Amino acid sequence: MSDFQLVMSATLGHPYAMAKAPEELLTVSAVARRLGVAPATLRTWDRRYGLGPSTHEAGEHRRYCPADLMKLTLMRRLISAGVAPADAAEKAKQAKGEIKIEKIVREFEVREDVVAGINKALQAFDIAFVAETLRSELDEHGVEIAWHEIIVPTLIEIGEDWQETGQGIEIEHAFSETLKKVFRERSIACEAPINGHPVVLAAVGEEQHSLPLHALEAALCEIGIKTHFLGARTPFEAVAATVTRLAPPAVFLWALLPQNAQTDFYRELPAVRPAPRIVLGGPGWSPDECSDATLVLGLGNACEEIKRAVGL
Ligand code: B12
Repeated sequence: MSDFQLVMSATLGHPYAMAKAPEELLTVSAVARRLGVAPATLRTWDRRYGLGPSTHEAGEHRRYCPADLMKLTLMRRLISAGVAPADAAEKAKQAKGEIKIEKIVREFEVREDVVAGINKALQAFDIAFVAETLRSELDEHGVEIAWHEIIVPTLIEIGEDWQETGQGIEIEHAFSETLKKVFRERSIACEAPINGHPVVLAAVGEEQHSLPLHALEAALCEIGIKTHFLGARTPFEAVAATVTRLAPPAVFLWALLPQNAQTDFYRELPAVRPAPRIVLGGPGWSPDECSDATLVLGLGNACEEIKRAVGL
């Protein structure tokens, strides 16, 4: 099914009736794929900052128009550039003007053909094809672009299929394991890093979602920053002991699910000198509760904060 729903917003009684130009309206998941953020993040932006679809027909699913998409694109860019989400939302809401969807798509392109190819290969259990596609995309475009344009849209699609049908968990596992393998191949290649003490990366509590952590490790490796990877389901004691042993310049803590995002994970860490920069990532963390730490909203933003912590 196409992402676009072409709506003739006009009286269509007579075949020759004057009709307004068709307006392109997008579903939440189509917008999420285009912007490279999770659908849950879009709903949060709507709830928390009032950045939602401006039109809502009774009895119909909410759909975003080009002006909404323009505001959301601006929001994502400002956040990636390091602007606090609340400030970014204010700026985005004030933005005026019409931007064609095609223009936005060109600037931040979700590679639908590659995503569809990966999905087909996954359905056929052709893991070698998936791995090779990922390798060549990472070689050609680097981690951040491949993550936004191909990997996140694929993960969102896999997650939605599972949510709708309750099926396909084997696909989710196969893709996750392939991704981990391919990212790990790149992280191992981090020779001559610029930082003496590695940056610590952990998914906290019972958090099994660790792919963003793997992406971060590979992206940091690309810019010569070495990491110490603690991985999924890291208990507090393990983070604390690692911080004491390594005195890292930064500690990145990932939580996708709110129940795993306990503030003790960073507030109760042992004191080391110099104090590491605490960087939190993932929709689990609440910006209100975690105002004493640096909360990032994306891969690029996380890399920027960590670069600053290692003095780059
Ligand atoms: C792969 C996957 C799994 C794998 C994880 C494998 C692994 N090693 O990571 C497995 C099979 C283990 C799994 C398990 C579960 N999963 Co799961 N899973 C997913 C899936 C498909 C992708 C997850 C992911 O990596 N997302 C990364 C991106 C795509 O999303 P995101 O985290 O929101 O990231 C954006 C922002 O957070 C932001 N960001 C902010 N800061 C930072 C920092 C960095 C560095 C980066 C990179 C990004 C970033 O940028 C991202 C976009 O770039 C999602 C679908 C989805 N839409 O995410 C479901 C999903 C996250 N899972 C879900 C659920 C419910 C579960 C289970 C509870 C299922 C179950 N009943 O057992 C368990 C939870 C286990 C646990 N305790 O953690 C739900 C969560 C719903 C919710 N919010 O409550 C989802 C959304 C599926 C769905 N549509 O319902 N899962």
